[in-house]
Amino acid sequence: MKVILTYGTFDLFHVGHVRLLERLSKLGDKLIVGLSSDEFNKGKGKSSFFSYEERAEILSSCKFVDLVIPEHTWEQKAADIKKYNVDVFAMGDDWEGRFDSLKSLCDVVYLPRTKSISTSEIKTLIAELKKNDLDKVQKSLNDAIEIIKKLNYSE
Ligand code: C2G
Repeated sequence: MKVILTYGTFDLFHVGHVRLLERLSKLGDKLIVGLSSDEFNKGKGKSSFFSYEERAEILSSCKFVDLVIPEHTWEQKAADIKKYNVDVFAMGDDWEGRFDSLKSLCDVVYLPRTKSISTSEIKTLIAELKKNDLDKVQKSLNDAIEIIKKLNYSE
């Protein structure tokens, strides 16, 4: 039984996450995901849209994932590797080199990220859409006010 371990926030679950998990699942027989807790995310300077419980429910529904465990600290990786008899620790290559110290415990692999999609980009796009819509509403209100003013003046 070859065990693969990775960690992440996996907020606003998207194809970048799915494609990483799919590739990881093909490296072995069991894929374990350490899911960042809401508190740990604060330490990463992240605030996820979905709570830990919601992200865990979404992640657990992914056919490539066999087990979801909480990620509470940076330091827990070595203990998790031992506890779950992990053969391969793997992350997207935005983490290239950051976890090489774990090579004494298991194989360490960094896989290419999926380009042109990220949770932060999705959040930015949504914020822009909301702003565009608000601007349109504001313009319509201004136009309506102008019409009302003209009607009042013409009386
Ligand atoms: N990822 C990817 N392609 C993307 C976006 C993300 O391959 N377009 C990968 C990342 O490289 C990471 C995983 O998906 O390996 C999860 O990404 P995040 O949820 O952003 O996790 P991160 O904040 O990098 O947390 O202790 C490690 C940290 O918890 C990692």
